[in-house]
Amino acid sequence: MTRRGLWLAPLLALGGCSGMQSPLAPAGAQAASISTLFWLMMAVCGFMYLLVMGGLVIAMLRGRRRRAVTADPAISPKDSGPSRTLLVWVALIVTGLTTLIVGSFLAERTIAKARAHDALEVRVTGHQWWWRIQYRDPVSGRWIETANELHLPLGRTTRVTLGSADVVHSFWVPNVAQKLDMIPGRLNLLDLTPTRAGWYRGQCAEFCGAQHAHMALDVKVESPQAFDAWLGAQARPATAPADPVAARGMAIVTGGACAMCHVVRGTAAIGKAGPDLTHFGARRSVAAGTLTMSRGAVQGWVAQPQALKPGSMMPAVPLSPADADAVSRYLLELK
Ligand code: HEC
Ligand SMILES: [Cu+2]
Repeated sequence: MTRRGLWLAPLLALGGCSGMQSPLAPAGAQAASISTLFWLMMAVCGFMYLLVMGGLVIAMLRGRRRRAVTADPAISPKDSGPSRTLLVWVALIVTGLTTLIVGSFLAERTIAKARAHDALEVRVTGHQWWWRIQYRDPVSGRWIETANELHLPLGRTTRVTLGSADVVHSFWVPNVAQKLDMIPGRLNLLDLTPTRAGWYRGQCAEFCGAQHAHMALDVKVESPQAFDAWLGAQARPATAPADPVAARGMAIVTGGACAMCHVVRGTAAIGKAGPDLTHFGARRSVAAGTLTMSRGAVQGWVAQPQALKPGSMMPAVPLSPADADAVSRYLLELK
């Protein structure tokens, strides 16, 4: 960036404050409290900053004028003791700090009060570098597993239990709620009460290794009816494809190396090291937000995971081009 281009930096930074991954465009009760607190802090600190800078400019101008008048250092301005100005300053600082303390206390209380008793139960486990997601089925009490895409019913509180399978990660969906660490050997609770439907983007917010930046989470807030339909579909096992090429893909995925690491419910694939693929084709992206879902992306990922996400825990499994094609067809049919 050129020197002149640097002036654009604050504008670009502000541009980052809107959209699907922004704490200042709240779409959840918790994020709304936090953004109110942010603006309160901004107002108090901004006001104080302007006052201090204004005082500094006045002092500089006065000093220069005075130096011009009294070149003789022996003649100095009279010391008049603690002035009224000083008292006003002290009062301002105390008021400002008190406002900040009360504001953050209230924000914290509001977030804690949002806790609901009939919360939907969800577990999210951080892995290098993807998210295991499990929903408690309200009917059977069983856990329904999926990965990398979190759906939330609008207007209802979801209580997420956060854990980690390896290193410290941090769960953060800025539009909906505050961030919270995912710590190995420990479970943390986070409530999400979304208030606006739409797609949002979460991101691991604690450096967790080489592919930390490629550990994103698609989040969809939808009406309770749409959510129930989605969860119902997730609970079902995969259906076998009718298409013969996709059927060959199924044989490769569920009978070969893939099955050691991936689950496709309803088939022989029961490995737990990687993301559940039962309804993979219905997801929006591939490999925790790394690629947008498409035939090409899936085929590319299966052929060269190490080129697209170097260091990823998925090794390249050698497949002929025809087999790779069959596999990607099958995976996309897993709706
Ligand atoms: C050694 C274990 C292992 C093997 C073998 C393996 N995978 Fe994976 N797979 C993973 C892991 C771990 C991830 C998550 C990688 C990441 O996003 O960082 C993954 C991710 C994926 C994803 C993306 C899932 C999502 O939610 O976006 C697909 C699709 C996939 N694997 C398909 C396959 C196929 C097909 C095979 C066989 C040709 C295979 N995998 C073999 C471990 C494995
Ligand atoms: Cu992480």
